[in-house]
Amino acid sequence: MNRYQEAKTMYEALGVDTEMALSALSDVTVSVHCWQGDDVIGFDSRESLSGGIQTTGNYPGKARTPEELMADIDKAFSLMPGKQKLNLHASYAIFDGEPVGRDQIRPEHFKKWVDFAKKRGLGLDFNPTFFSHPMVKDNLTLSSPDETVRKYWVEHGKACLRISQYFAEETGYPCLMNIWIPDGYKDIPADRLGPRARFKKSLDEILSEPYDPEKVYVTLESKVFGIGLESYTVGSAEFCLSYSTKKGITPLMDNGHYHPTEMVSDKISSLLLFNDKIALHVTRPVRWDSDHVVLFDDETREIAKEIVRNDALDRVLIATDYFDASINRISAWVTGVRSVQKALLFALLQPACLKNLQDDNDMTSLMVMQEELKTAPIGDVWNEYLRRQNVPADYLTEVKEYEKKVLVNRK
Ligand code: RNT
Ligand code: ZN
Repeated sequence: MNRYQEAKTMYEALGVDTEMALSALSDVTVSVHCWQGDDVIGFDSRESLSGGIQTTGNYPGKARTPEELMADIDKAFSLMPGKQKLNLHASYAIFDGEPVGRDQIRPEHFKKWVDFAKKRGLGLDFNPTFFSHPMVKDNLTLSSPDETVRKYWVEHGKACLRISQYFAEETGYPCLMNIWIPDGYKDIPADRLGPRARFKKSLDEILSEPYDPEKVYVTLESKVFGIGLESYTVGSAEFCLSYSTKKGITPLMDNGHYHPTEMVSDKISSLLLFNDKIALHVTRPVRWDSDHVVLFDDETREIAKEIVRNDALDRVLIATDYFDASINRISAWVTGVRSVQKALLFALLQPACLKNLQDDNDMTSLMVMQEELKTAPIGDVWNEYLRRQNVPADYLTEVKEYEKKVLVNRK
């Protein structure tokens, strides 16, 4: 008997059908962020990264052009099992002629991305880019008291809605458009309400742009702090959740955006009770919102368990969001996405009876079973998944070869 067959039998004894798990996993789409490939720089302004987020490290080989980034995405995606979407930021606009401001961007500036996606049968997600730009004034965009600044960014939001609609129409897949602003203050503000009131007004103005909510899912991502913006964040959790609920858009939780002992895994069930859909940015915050590569760790598994056992694989829109510049960026992409998928597989391999143990208050058995499941032969099921998906278990060798052949030549 091969290892998968043995694992299958062992899981069967626990009441788990590995075939069902594998087939469910192959249906899950992970939206993969393009910005791991170039340390969140983009092509439209080449400004250094701002907005309270930071990449650290200087590993050679980051993509410098659209062609390089596309080649790297191809390489990374070829090493990922399952289904992907590509998640773009507005700063990745490709200007063939005259560059235009972010308030003026149009679908044509993303045509090459659309061609790229269509050729590969990929859906596209999108993000307005409210950072790394000279029109960010005093760390504020949509909440700025300067009307010229605020209006500029409102126009950017509207332009992005039109581009998102274009993505959905061209690719045939809905486009998730996520709004995140870095706005905040380093030190204690005198007015916490004013900026939030302006943010609210700006969002209302952006959403007044016509779009088809069946094709474009607008999400709003909250945050607790950023570097240089430690004391006050305009788009706090309370603001974003309240706004989303009131306006019928979708809340997005990034698991780096809460206090370190607060867990997104515990928040998913509550949001599922009050929203048709919710969205996630899966990341790995190490002591702060550090955006390390996602691993197969406790919280990633717990998040996956909450999605799977609440039967919400079709209601939770899963995206990755991290950026490590200290290691091979292709490997970073693949490791993170595979970790999310492996965590989902772990969750799919949990027996349904665990809930009953909780309801019967048999917490003793529940603890023992949950511990035993951690060392059940998930690795053999995972390897079988990779085999069926035609991707190598050993991606490191390929990544190293690509590094030698391609990445090191980028000086
Ligand atoms: C920042 C947010 C946001 C960004 C991307 C680049 O803290 O997580 O999602 O990481 O938009
Ligand atoms: Zn995020």
